[in-house]
Amino acid sequence: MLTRIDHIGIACHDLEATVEFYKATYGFTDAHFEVNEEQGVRECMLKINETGDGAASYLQLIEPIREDSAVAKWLAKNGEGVHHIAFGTDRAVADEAADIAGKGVRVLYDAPRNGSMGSLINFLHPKDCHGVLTELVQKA
Ligand code: CMX
Ligand code: CO
Repeated sequence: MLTRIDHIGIACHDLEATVEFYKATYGFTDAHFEVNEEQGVRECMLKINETGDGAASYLQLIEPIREDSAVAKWLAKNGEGVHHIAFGTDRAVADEAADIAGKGVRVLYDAPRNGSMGSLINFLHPKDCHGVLTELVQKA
């Protein structure tokens, strides 16, 4: 079952400047930085609130580290902005993805990959989700 909005992914050109905007403007301070080589991004998870399932909701600010990454391609076409949404699941993300695939939605990866903070992730194709790139997250 999907139990929370895990994060909203926001693509940016300058990670530090964008984090500073969210800190200065809204007062979000709980920031976790990491690099995900496989996804081709540097990122910051800014915690917004805890959720009823014992997890939390975040903004995921992402800056591409490679020109051939999905986020670099998206930024070149669209400029900065909301790139994807991510739902948290309370079970194995592979099982969640398999059930959704059974409803005719394309799942992007054959097996889960590594996401932020030790999570396991997969993505649903935006063209099968009314234009929204949708991520599934199983927290660590
Ligand atoms: N949201 C909505 N639509 C999107 C989109 C997005 N983020 N990215 C692409 N699209 C749309 C495009 O607008 C395009 O539509 P049209 O054909 O109508 O113009 C179509 O999808 C194909 O787009 P594209 O630019 O040709 O890009 P690709 O098909 O090469 O890649 C996708 C699209 C979704 C397969 C790719 O971005 C992907 O694999 N994403 C998953 C990985 C990812 O995004 N990682 C970064 C985040 C990491 C994290 O969250 O941890
Ligand atoms: Co994400």
